Amino acid sequence: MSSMLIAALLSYLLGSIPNGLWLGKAIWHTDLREHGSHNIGATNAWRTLGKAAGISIFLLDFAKGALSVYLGSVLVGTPAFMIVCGILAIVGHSCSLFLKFKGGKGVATGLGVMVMLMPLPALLVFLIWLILVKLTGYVSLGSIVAAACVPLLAWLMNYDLPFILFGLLAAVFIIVRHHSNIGRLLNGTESKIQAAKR
Ligand code: NKO
Repeated sequence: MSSMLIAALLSYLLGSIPNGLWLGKAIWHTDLREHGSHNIGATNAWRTLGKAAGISIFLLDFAKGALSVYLGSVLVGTPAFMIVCGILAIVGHSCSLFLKFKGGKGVATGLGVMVMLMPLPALLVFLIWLILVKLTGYVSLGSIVAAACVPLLAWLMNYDLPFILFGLLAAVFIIVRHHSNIGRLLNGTESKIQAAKR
């Protein structure tokens, strides 16, 4: 098999690993899909299972994004293919092989991908996310605005076209994955973030 195919398959497979669901079940005996926002991401883990769950699931979801881009760089080595691996990790997270092609919203995995592809914009979107979540209490709003800033920052910071296109694609994908959050934000029923006491 060509190294491109291996890197692509591994990235999708890595992205597919549903850390939130599996860890939630194994350690906290809880199926995140039956609680809170029903999402398997770090935010719903924080909300449902507490801070330790939220942070560890964030780190694991982040790591699979970063690791996929790293695999792309080691096995193939071109920036374009590193971007392909990153996209496949995000798609794997949201359309998981293990969850009948369902899954999360791609935020933590997307940040892991970004750290490897564009470290400075990654730091900036993380700060934008943090400020918005602190100010409004809505994680989804922070994620949506932060995602929208990715292509803008890539363009402003003179990244090549494939990076700007990656940003556009990732932003649209993440925003679409937040469609139910957008509905709740608009009708005032989105819940503000609070960690479960454990
Ligand atoms: O349960 O629907 P919910 O309220 O949980 O969750 C909404 C939330 C889903 O996402 C997550 C992951 C949270 C990770 C938080 C730290 C990362 C912040 C960085 C944002 C940058 C995103 C842009 C990456 C694009 C490639 O939204």
